[in-house]
Amino acid sequence: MASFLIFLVIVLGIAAIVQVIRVFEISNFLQGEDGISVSPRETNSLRISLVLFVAGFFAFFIYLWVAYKQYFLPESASEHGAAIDTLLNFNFLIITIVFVITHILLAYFSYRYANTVSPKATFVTHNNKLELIWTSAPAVVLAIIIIYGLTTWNSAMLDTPDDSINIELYARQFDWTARYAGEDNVLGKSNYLMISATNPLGIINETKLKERLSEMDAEAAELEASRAEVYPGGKTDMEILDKIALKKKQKGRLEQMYAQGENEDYSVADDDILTKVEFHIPVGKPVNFQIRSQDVIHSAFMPHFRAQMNAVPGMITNFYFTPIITTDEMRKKVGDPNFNYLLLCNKICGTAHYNMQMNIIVESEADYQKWLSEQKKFFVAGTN
Ligand SMILES: [Cu+2]
Repeated sequence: MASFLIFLVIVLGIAAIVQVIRVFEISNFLQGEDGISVSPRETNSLRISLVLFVAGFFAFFIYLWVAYKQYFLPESASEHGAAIDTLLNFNFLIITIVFVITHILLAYFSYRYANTVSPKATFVTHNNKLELIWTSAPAVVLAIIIIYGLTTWNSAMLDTPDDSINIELYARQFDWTARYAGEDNVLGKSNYLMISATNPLGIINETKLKERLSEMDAEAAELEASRAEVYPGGKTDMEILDKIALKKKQKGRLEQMYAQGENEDYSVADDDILTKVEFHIPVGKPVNFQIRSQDVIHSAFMPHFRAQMNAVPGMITNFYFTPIITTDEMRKKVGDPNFNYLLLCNKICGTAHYNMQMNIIVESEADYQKWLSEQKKFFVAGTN
């Protein structure tokens, strides 16, 4: 309500100013003045107001910087975080320098070259030296930013260490699931055709695969039965027939995959562990996140660790980092006993996008192992 009133006041204020200007113009017209020529006094007050405006603009910029500092990125808690922060600050510095210089020039030129008596512009058609400067200076600065940025990105992204812990982050509308690879540190394979009510990530293991194949038969049979219900008297329903055909085709593909992978060891999936709500990682050890999505593009964003990677349906993306500050240490640092590191979705992926959040607990290796040993393996959890 308050914001609506403010909005109303602003709109009415603008309308009032427009009306006053019109009255002023009409009265000028009636007095025989054209209202276009500007007196030296008016010029002077205009150029002073412009300088004041730019000064106010700078003051506002500094105010925003101070007032909203708390919403900047939180303290970094990963090994590569400091490098990312330096890169970001370097970019901010360049942007700020250019911003300040251009606005000072804007105010200066407006003030210095304000309309005095009969001004005449200098007619310059070409200036090699000037053109060289304004082309090469930004080019050099941009090249520095790009090369510096690429080097930082490469050193953070390339060469995932072999001893990384493999964890999958699985996104779907609207939640995350973290999957641990278990003792073998190998994540079981997955396929979207395997996705069912009891296997939301579509993980493949021997039993689950056979189960899914017969499930698909049952689903096709169910569709077949619904045909008779919807259209008694043997009429055909193209839509349902299409669904049945698709189901059979999918089953064929799954069977083919099974046949091709006969020598494949599907048992690596047997010890996989799934968690929701929160997941744990040990401090000082590289963690390699393999990121998947079930439906639309999501984005795995872990701001404290300076990590962000898109979750794209149909492919696996990855991001690895080494956490360096445990959750307990960070709680003391920020003076908040309820503080938690977060995994967020950073793509507006639908109506309940805000729901896509998980807590990340960084703890000692021993605590991590203890927590992990308490988690149930997905395929022996009873229901699966
Ligand atoms: Cu999302």
